Parts: sequence; C-alpha cells; structure tokens
Amino acid sequence: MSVLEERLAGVIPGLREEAKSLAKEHGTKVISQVTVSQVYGGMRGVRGLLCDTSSVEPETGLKIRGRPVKELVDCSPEDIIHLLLLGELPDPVTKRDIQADLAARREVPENVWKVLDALPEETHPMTMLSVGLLAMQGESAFAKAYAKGIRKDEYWRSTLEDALDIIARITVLAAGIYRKRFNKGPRIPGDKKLPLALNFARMLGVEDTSGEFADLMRLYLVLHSDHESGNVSAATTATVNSALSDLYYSLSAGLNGLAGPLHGLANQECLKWVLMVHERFGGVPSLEEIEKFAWETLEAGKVIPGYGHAVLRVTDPRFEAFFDFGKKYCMQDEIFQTVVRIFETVPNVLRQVKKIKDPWPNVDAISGSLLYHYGVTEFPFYTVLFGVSRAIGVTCQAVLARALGMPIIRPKSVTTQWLKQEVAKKD
Ligand code: HAX
Repeated sequence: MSVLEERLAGVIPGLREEAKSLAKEHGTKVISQVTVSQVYGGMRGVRGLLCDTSSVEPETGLKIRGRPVKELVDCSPEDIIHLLLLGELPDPVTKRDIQADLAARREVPENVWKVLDALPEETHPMTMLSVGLLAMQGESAFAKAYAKGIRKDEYWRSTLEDALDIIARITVLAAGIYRKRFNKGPRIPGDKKLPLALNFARMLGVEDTSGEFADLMRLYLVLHSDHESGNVSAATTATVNSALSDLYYSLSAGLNGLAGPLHGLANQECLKWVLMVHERFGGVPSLEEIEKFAWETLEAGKVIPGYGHAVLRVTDPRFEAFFDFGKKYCMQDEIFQTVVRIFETVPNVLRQVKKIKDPWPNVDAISGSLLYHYGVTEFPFYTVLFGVSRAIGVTCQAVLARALGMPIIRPKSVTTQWLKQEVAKKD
C-alpha cells in the first residue's frame, strides 16, 4: 500500500463523519441564492460545489489547502499532491516515497503511441493528449475494480491508483507528443531516479545547461495544478467522474474543455498577441504603442488574451509568481520585456471598458513568454503543459469526491417559459 493510500485511509473516516453530520444537522440551511442574471451568466458566484483541495477568492486568488500559492513557489509536484490530498506538505521521507511511487508508474503502453501515429500530422497537441489518455482507459484500476464488484466505500482506493498512474503517465505522454508533433527526434526515455518535474523537463529534450528550464517546469506544474472546482476543466472532470466513469474518461473530457480559448488555450493565444505587438512595433514597444494596439484589438471585437478572469478581481498571484521568476532570469529577453510593458499598460485600458469586471492579468498572460525564452516556441504545445499540471489537481479532487461518496452531479435546468413565469410572480 502506498504512503498516500495509507494516510488517506487514516483520515477518510473522519471526513465522512464530518460531511454526514453537516448534511444531517444543517441540511436545510441556505448558503447561496440564484438570480436570473446568474442563470444567463454562466452561474458565476453560485455556491453549489464542494472542493476542499483549493479555493479562489476574488481579492486573494488561489490558495491550496488554505495556503496562498505564492508561499508554495519552492514546492515540487510531489509536495503538492500530498498537500492537495491530505492538507499538509510531506516530510522529506514521505516526499521521497511519493517520488519513487510516481517514477515506478511512468509507463505508457505501446498501443498509445500507435494510436497517436495514426492521427493526421497537423493534429493539435491537445487533441493528441486527450486521445492518448483515452487510449489508456483500458488500464483503469477503477474500471477493473468496479467490473469485479467492489464495495462503494472502497471506490477511492482504485481512483487513487488511477490518479497516481495518470499524473505519472501524462508527463511521458506529453513529452512524447512534443517530440513527435514538432519533429524533435525520438522519444527520450525517463530516468526513474529523477523527480517528476525534472524528469519531464529531460524527456522534453529542451537544452538546459543552467537547470533553469527544469525549475520552470517544476514551478509550472505547481502553479497550474488546481484552481478550485468550478472552472471548466475541473468541473467537467468532476461531472464525468460523478457518473462513475473512471479518471481516464473524466480527465480526457476535462482536457477538451481546457483546450478552449477562453480557458487553457489562452496561453497560446496570449503569446501570439505578445509576438504580434513586438513584431508590429519592431521591438519592445512603448507604453503608448501598446495602448494603441490594445484599443485596436478591442475595437475589432476581440479579447485581449491573458487579461480578465471569471472569479479574480486582482492580479492573479500565479502571474506574480511567474513574474518573479522572469525578473530573476529573463529580464534581458525582449519578449519578456514586452510582457512587462503590456502589464504596465493593458489594465489601464481595460479599466475604461465598463463591462469588463477584471482588468488584471491572469496566469496565461505570462507563462508563454517564459517557455518561449527557453526555446519552447511551439505555442500549440503550451496548453498541453497546462493540462499535465491540471491533471494533478483534478485527479486529487476526484479521489476526495470518491472518498466522500459524492453522488452523480445533476443540477436542475429551467426553461425560458418557467423563468418568465417565476419573475412575473415576483413583480
Ligand atoms: N478583453 C476583451 N474583453 C474582455 C476581456 C478581455 N481580456 N475580459 C472580459 N472581456 C469582456 C467579455 O468578453 C464580456 O464581453 P461580452 O459581454 O460582450 O460577452 C465582458 O467583458 C464581461 O466579461 P467578464 O464578466 O469581465 O468576464 P467573464 O467572467 O465573462 O470571462 C474570461 C472571463 C477569462 C473568459 C475573460 O476575461 C476573457 O475572455 N479573457 C481573455 C481570455 C483569457 O485570458 N482566458 C484565460 C482565463 C484564465 C484561465 O481560465 N486560464 O485557463
């Protein structure tokens, strides 16, 4: 039994008891109301989901298990997995155990590569990631255990197996996709002695004599891992998982949502916009030039990628964490300098557009410029990196949902006719 399984087995009875008594003693208390605007507004602010791994408040941004993400910038993905599942960072011995456990799981079956080989050459890497994951579905420990007929209160154990297998395997899959899709040469075998992020950086094959790129990958995997459960990738994964579909099915669905330009694809779109600005003005533009370009983008009816957020009303702390990294290592880079200038200008522009609720940068406004600096210049791959990281958070969320025996997700929809009748009653 893995150290994570052993520790979770120790805490789950208490979690179940807590949930049971909350529902029993306070089951009828109202915690949120829904307005007509929220029905038409993507359910913003409707509190109806449970997520203990992390929270995102408008004025503070991401906290993982109550810890501001900026306090976690020196952590590894192994630390974060322990934190997400158990609420505390691991001691060094436990961390080594998690590292060894994940390393032992880094096998992608041969048939997966054959499936990817059969796709057209120009297939988007996010499609390859999602297809590759689905091609592994037959490996699901949960699906096998369910077919055998296990007890409901044991579902979490095989879900944990799937979660850890997927977190380990998706790094191999993503690195293989990078090498294949962008003609980087044969896949680079992993090294079982290395921690997850360093091994991932090595398998990508990016030249990295300074070790800075590997450190960026570690930070990248930490910062994108979790963002509570209402965002598209997390909510989709959770909804599909709630039907007792295993995590291969569920995460593949979540990744398809991450592939949208209003969500994970924004990092690809954002760097495109930054490069366009840089090219248009023949170098690092002045603040006035950026302001002009920003207005042109808005007047053309387009969004400025990397700015705004459905929940946040401050600069995304994940942006700040990447900003600190860039200030340390990339200040000489013109593209990074352009990102800094944009940050100094665009919020002032967006503040003048009344309908925009959040003029501040989100994580996607900067992540691409750092990847670009280290030679990962293939934008379509950026969302894949986001997906590798997001897999950590949403699979851990799924383990806890299974532990609590959460039911199938099934909110109620209403018709326009019903809405009209309801508002007439209130007049
Ligand atoms: N540029 C131009 N217009 C913007 C904008 C931006 N950066 N941000 C918001 N708006 C517009 C919206 O398109 C919307 O316009 P309409 O009413 O005409 O449709 C209006 O302002 C109100 O939007 P909002 O309430 O402020 O924001 P939403 O909650 O609806 O949307 C988004 C949040 C992140 C989707 C939005 O800010 C956006 O499109 N930003 C650019 C894309 C982006 O950076 N996405 C990544 C977000 C982080 C993430 O999830 N990463 O995975």
